[in-house]
Amino acid sequence: GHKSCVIWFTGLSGSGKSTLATELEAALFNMGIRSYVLDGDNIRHGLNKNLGFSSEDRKENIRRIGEVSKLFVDAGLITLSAFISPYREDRENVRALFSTNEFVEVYVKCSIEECERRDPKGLYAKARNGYIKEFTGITAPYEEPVKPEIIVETDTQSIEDCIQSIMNFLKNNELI
Ligand code: GGZ
Repeated sequence: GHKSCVIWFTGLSGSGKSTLATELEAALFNMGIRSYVLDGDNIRHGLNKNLGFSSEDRKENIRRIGEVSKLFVDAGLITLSAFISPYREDRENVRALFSTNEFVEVYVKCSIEECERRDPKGLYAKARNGYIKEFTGITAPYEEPVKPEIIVETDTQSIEDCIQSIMNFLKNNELI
């Protein structure tokens, strides 16, 4: 069995949030545990397609995702939410929707240099050239978590190591 909770991945674009969430979903599935990944691909094209990347829109984006995550947790799922969520206050507002053990913040730490080197979608290049305004880490802020439950460092740890440390946390806290 498992306890439903939200695992909230925060970090820069290209840090590996969605990759880790998807890998974790597969690892949980192999243990017979149902989970669901929320990320930009299934939220920003649907529910939040009227939102852009101003600080106000990001705030509203995260607020809605927090509420949706809460519904999924109420429905009994381990919910894996992977969003830059650059503002500490917005993340803390989401945390406040949950009881103490139900919100697990994972800081997906990766240097801006490494994210920019990866640049899987060419967005950093566009941000540098001025084609994308307010790009996180270049022309918009990213506020690091102060006391996240877990920190994984994707520029020095393998994906497997990152998944293992999240799994260990979930086991130690009797979530799985
Ligand atoms: C940051 C942007 C921007 C700007 C488009 N700033 O790496 P990706 O492409 O696939 O993921 C990023 C995604 C960020 O959406 P989030 O909903 O996670 O952001 S937030 O939590 O801040 O609301 C990136 C792409 O959208 N993208 N423009 N200006 N990322």
